[in-house]
Amino acid sequence: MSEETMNTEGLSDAEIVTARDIARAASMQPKNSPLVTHMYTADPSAHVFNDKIYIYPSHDIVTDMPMNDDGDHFAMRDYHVFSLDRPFGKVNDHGCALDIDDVKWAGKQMWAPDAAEKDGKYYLYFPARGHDGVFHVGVAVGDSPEGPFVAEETGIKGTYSIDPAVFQDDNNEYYIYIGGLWGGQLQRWSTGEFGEDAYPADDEPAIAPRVAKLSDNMVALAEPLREIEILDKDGTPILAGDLERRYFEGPWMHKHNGTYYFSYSTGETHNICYATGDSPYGPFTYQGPILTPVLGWTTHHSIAEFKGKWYLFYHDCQLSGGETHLRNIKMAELNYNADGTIQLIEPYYN
Ligand code: FUB
Repeated sequence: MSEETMNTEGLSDAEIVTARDIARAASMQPKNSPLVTHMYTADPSAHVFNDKIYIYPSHDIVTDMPMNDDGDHFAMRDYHVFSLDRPFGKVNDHGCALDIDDVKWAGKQMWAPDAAEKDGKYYLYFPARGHDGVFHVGVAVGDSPEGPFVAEETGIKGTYSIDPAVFQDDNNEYYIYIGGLWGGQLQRWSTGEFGEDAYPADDEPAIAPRVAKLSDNMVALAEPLREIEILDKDGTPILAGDLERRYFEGPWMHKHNGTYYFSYSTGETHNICYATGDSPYGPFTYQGPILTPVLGWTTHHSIAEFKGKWYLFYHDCQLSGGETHLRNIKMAELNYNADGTIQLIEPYYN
């Protein structure tokens, strides 16, 4: 069935993209291979610890949960940690580092995690739906980057939504970035309390991702979450109707030559793009895309420096032949232009 002949009536966006991608998968020529092939992995958050690249991904699983735009088909329940001694080298699976059965507050859907190190302790940050169906972010602590990690009794007070990304600034302050629309529930927190969906009109500023400094002990927020402004080059906010550029989910922060780069997914337009600023809190000025759309509905990334070179970590659905909830992590070299802009990465030939 070609994209043109599909009857899409009554289908969710995820079902439409999945049917399209199953049809396209055989003809796509990926430039990079899956890093892990013995299980499905997604949402790779990469960090360099002890001279190795560590990747903290989601662990995708086959499920009979329905495919819908709330993402119920992303039914993940544990995390594995992976490491590489060198870029594109052998990947080591360090086994299960945290299982949902060992997280008292979590009911289901252990989605995109991240990790940080401070004073020899390692912290795994992860979102999950609580037993009441509301997403929060939790943290689990370990003595090794490989895990295992022991989860705190409750989610981190003051957090909500999904996709935590933790950034360590040069002054040893740590910041957590969060937020995802639709199933990620960010649109339900417009008043600061969990409520009904509240989407702005197309000509209003888009829903903003959130940031807060972490406390010294790394297991609490040091301040309430605040909104991050993403602005156009003329200083006006990116609007909710600007689907090619507005924030959807999957935040990441990195610093290059003193500039803060805030990058993210645009969701239903499937771009990874970035905006730059002078502070970890923003505001950030939109610059452009980093990664063109991949096979699959979701696109999610991280950026890390290893031995003086920069890499993008991302996922697509190559291994599953286009099944949108069964993804595999990949990496690609990332290059800057002399003016600090990032060169666009196109993950397929043609
Ligand atoms: O893996 C589940 C969700 O899909 C993540 O939280 C999103 O960023 C998207 O990749």
